[in-house]
Amino acid sequence: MFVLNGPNLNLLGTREPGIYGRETLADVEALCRRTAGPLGLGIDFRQTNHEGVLVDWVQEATGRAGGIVLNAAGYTHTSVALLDALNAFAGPVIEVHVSNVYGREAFRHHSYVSARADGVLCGVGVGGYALALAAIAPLLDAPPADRGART
Ligand code: CA2
Repeated sequence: MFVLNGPNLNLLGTREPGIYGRETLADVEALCRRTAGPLGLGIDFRQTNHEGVLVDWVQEATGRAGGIVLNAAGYTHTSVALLDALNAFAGPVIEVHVSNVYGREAFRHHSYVSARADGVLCGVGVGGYALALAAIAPLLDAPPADRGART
């Protein structure tokens, strides 16, 4: 399982605690590892400030990762290139945002990632990463047509 993080998320916990909380990206990685173990998932947790690197990692996921949990940060709202890369990946994708992007500036209300994501979590803090892992686990063996809402 790839857990990919975009630009400025390396600053989590160091600034803007009112928006992003006090937990660092290292705390998020530890949370993901704690959550992934009981779900039987192996975690490859990464962060980059560079759009092309994020695109490279999404491409690398084919053959290396069953699914992707993705917080593309600012590139969420701008990157057609990232959407193109996600569209070439066959496995499940869950989009995560720490903050409630819909309660913030209008430019954060649109997400290119959402056009491809199987699910989206936002506004529940870093706990959204744990929820994303729980959500993606049952999708790993499901064909795309069977990944819709389940009862
Ligand atoms: O809420 C999220 O997780 C975001 O993906 C965070 C991005 C923002 O551009 C998205 O709209 C929503 C920002 C990355 C974090 O940036 C920080 C900047 C300063 C201090 C801490 C984090």
